[in-house]
Amino acid sequence: MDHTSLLKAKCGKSYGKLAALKNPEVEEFVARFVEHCSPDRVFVCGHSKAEEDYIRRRALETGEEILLAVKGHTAHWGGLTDQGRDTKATRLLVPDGWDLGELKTLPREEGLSEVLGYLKDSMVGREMLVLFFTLGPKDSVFSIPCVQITDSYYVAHNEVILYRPGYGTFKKLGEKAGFFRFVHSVGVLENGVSRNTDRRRVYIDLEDETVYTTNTQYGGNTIGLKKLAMRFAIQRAAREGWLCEHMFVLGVHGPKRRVTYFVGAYPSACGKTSTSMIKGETIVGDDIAYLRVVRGKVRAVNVETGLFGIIADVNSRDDPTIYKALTTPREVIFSNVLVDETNTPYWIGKDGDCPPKGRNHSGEWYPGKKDAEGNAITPSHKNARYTIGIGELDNKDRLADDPKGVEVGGYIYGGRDSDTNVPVMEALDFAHGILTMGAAIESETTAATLGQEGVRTFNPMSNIDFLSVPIGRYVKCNLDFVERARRPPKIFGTNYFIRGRDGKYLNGKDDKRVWVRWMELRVHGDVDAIKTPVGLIPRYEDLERLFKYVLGRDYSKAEYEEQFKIRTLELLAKIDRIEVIYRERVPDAPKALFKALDDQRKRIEKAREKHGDYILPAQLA
Ligand code: SPV
Ligand code: MN
Repeated sequence: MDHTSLLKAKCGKSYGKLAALKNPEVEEFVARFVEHCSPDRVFVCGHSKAEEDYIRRRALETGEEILLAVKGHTAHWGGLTDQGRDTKATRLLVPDGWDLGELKTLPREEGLSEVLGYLKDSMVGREMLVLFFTLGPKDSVFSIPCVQITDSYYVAHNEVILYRPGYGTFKKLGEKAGFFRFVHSVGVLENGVSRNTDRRRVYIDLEDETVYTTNTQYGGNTIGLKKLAMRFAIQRAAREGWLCEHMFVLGVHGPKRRVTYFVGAYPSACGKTSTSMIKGETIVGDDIAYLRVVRGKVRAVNVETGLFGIIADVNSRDDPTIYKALTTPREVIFSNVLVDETNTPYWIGKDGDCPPKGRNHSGEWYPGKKDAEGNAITPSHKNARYTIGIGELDNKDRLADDPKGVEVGGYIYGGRDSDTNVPVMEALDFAHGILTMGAAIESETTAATLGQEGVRTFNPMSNIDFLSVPIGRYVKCNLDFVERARRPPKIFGTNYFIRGRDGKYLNGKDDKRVWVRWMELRVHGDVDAIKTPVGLIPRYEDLERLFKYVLGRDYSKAEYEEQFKIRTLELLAKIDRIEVIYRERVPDAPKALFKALDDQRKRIEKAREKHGDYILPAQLA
């Protein structure tokens, strides 16, 4: 059958939606995968309310989601072994002759033949959904059109919440829509979950800007527009001189109603969403940002329009805004939580007690339940998630959907570091920040990826899992990005995870509310700072005032000294580790990086000779 006849036969009434786009490339793409995956029928979504409601309804009818007690709330479970991004099964497919250094690649032809083999006839008996979105706001220099094909109503439902509808954009652009493509099939299901997770694959074809993913349901592996699209955006950005970053975008409210925007890169599960949701400030986005220099200014947009956030430890005290949103009627998908017999979700760290039994990602759950290896199964998975539109939150920033983006005053780099960096500091200049903070992020691994937790790993700009250009080139792109900017943003490093000698965290959970206000004042030159060998740190008197003003509490000198002492031995050890990594693993590392590390080492050694191993701020003031 020719492609048009095939599409007409399978799409039925919805074929008109495809034809109206007048884009042969889209038709060709859809037809190829209709032929290959053999769905019973195809639903082309024009993203009207009725069409999106059809996806919501089918997610319930097929059992991919269940209704919960609160109106608008639904729950979904993936299998026990399908609860995080599978970094092992995720590969960049590269043509002959491409060298991406240590990034996980596979020869393109080999990868295609393997994954297309798994996708062959994968949708027999099912409906294929064809969805249109844009990454970034519509009608903006930032936006990128995307087509998602999936046989999962749950994946489609997530995307409807998380991304801006793009059908109108495709219609407007016609043949000019240079779009990213995503093909996903859950594969064979058993009790509603992907059965053949040993054949789970997430293959990213860099040449065709097409992702193929199968035998998995977890959002980070299946929601094409989230982490998978980042690979293509990073490639385009490196070519065109802009950036795609694993960053939140936050409006910080300073004196006299001033709003200063920050972008922040933290590895997964290191406080990124909670920083973007900080009390008293306003959120633009929590996970992925595009940055461009427009007329001399660095501007950023949220690529998404919703949150796929970690739910563990969300409670009414620490995260009041999100807690309220998650416990009141509105559209929310809960993934991999415990649901009790009253159809109420429970997650680790929620207010109140854990129900005595319920259903979770392991099936029927009861306290003490163990997996095949004898490990306890927690009531909700540590990486359980909620999906919610930012429009549902009380703290959405007023410029969150502005097609021009927001002007960036500062970058923040954070990690999970128990013994080295102070809670907040400012880089000596832009290059110093990129090279000694962003490019030097190390973090202890978390439940957001499959595998062992708590291992210190190198994660430049928190973006290593999503890179598609060699690391050295990526670092260089970050350095060069501001060449056309009149005033580069200030760069800050934060560390919420520093511990004292007794092993206790030195930061209170709310302290980051003070750190962001201090950074806001620094962007405008409203407070002075103390110069240390590694960056500029706050003065006690400024923090004392901010703690009182923002948190209404006293902040002692002893607390300050414990948090902000300069730990020269740990800092020197970190430089050694980072230098070795770049020498051994990053053949294209920029020379400026080694120079920045070396200069920093010399500054630390000099200070150490004069003041000792641990230096109090007052000794440097
Ligand atoms: C992360 O792990 O960084 C996330 C969730 O934001 S995922 O969709 O899995 O990437
Ligand atoms: Mn993320």
